[in-house]
Amino acid sequence: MVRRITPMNFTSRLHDERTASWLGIWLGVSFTVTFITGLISHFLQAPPDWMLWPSQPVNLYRFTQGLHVIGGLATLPLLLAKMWTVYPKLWQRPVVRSAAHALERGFVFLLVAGSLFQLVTGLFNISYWYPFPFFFTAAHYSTAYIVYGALLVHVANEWAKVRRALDPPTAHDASQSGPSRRGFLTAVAAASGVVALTTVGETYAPLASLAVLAPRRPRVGPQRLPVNRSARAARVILPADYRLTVSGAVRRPLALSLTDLAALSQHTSALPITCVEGWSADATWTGVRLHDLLQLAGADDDARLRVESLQTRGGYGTSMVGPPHWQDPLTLLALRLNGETLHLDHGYPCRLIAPNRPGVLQTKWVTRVVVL
Ligand SMILES: Nc1nc2c(c(=O)[nH]1)N[C@H]1C(S)=C(S)[C@@H](COP(=O)(O)O)O[C@H]1N2
Ligand SMILES: [Mo]
Repeated sequence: MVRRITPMNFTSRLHDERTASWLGIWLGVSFTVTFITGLISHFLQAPPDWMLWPSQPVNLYRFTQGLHVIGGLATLPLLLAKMWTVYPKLWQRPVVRSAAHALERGFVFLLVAGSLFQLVTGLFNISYWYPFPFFFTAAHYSTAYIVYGALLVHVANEWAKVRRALDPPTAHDASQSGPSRRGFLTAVAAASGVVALTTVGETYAPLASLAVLAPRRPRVGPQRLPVNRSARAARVILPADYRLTVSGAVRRPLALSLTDLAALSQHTSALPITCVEGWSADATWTGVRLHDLLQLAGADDDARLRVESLQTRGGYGTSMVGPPHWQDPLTLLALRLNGETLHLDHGYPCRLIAPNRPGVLQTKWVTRVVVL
């Protein structure tokens, strides 16, 4: 005899509406946080003109990006638990009851497939592993809209169930079988907590020793700072007659040797490198204020700058700097890091370091500042 499986075969309360709703509420919160912080991160990689991102507070981007990456990782146990809770619905027959029902299930499919895609590609990205044939940034960004859109539709469809889940349990809930719902939800939350605790140390140094699952540690690297792309990987060619030039829309173009730079007034800033991949690290930088250099060259106050590197291979060789950042007294063309001459892999002879910016915009091996 062939017995048909139906959702009725799954009597455990861990597969019921209440459990699914609670996990759904948590996922709704974590998807909202990762969506918003992801948009911030995406636009900051190449800031459009309308985006007025300040240079203060210094650690704002560090915080939003930490939330995005660590929050995204901690979402994985929630998502797996939610999928397990609702998987009996795969045996629901008929598969679709009406056009509206087909549409509803279509959105659920998009939501599940899209969420898994986001979590898996995000995980690969922070592990610096790109086995997929598409460009991570574009794919992760566009899928975010699909997932969040499908999530909003799903929440609207399931709203009544969520409301019921917030009411005190009924006699019917209590009569169901299986392990306790509270125990299960606590275990899922604990799994999320463990993921967060074992990764957050890549951006929050006091917990660095717990960061066993994190791909980077804040103090591991030359001069106690991690390196994403080394000078060799970027094929940096250092000319014997190195000059830092300030050119473009300036009254007095500059061409400064390292000796000239060292003779200018030196300042020290404590600023983090905050990589989009989720790690960040505090460091102490010493060098010339970008603002001083531009005053020396005679640039307009509303000028935008393009900072260019000596590297000859790969992306991220230039970055744009708007007035809030180049006028901030903390912003330096750094010559020294943590008390030593800048290591070649950290951008020797000179690198940009500015507050509240993604690491990718902290251009290393700077040779040209073009005022636009
Ligand atoms: N010229 C250049 N600058 C660069 C990069 C690069 O590839 N080329 N990588 C950026 C990225 S993604 C980060 S996170 C920081 C890392 O700085 P660090 O290697 O000194 O820690 O440098 C940034 N500056
Ligand atoms: Mo980065």
